[in-house]
Amino acid sequence: MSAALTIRNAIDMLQVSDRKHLQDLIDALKLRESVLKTEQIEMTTTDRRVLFDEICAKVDLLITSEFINSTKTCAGNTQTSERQIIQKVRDVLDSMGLSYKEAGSQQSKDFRDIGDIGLNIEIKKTDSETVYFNDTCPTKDIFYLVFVTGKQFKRKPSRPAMCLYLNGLDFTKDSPWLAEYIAWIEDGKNRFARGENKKALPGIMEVYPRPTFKANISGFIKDKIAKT
Ligand SMILES: [Ca+2]
Repeated sequence: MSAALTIRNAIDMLQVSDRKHLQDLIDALKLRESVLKTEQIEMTTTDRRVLFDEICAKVDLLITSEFINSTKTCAGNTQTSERQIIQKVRDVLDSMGLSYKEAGSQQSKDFRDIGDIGLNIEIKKTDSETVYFNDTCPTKDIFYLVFVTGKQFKRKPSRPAMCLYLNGLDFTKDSPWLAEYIAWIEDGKNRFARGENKKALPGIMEVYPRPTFKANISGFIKDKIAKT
């Protein structure tokens, strides 16, 4: 018997006096369902954070400063050095016996659904203090491993190689204007780059606005140096 039919029969069996309370009962059930859902979301958020922390501890243990520095980009081999790092992180996940899905190199999450709990990790690498997110604005659903190569400076203390462990919100939380910027870019796409408006534009030229999200991580680097 289908669930709907079972419920139908159960309602039919209720006394007429009970039926007056049916709406209350349904409201109570709905409330219970939404409470359970919220609890579920909070639980998975905590689980993901705990697993991410475990992965970070392993990365700290298994990925050395020498290795991070060896990925310093020369002659624009950005892709190659990031691939080397991704391979190292893959080794770490494998050593922990974790399941995961991998995305194509142009997608925003290098490792998805880690440990079957929807943990997503994106690998970033920089030789400077800027991290590029390109088209993807960081969100709380993406955790970041940011590998920063070391650098000597003439006039300030040198920067050691390090890996920063961050959630998407760590990047965006102090920039509430991002929502307005995203809406503005979307409006630009609608006006010039897609749909009926695009079709109506004369000439052979085409355009596509790119948001090019990036972050200055010097504060995170400073914090990490202070903690070690
Ligand atoms: Ca990446």
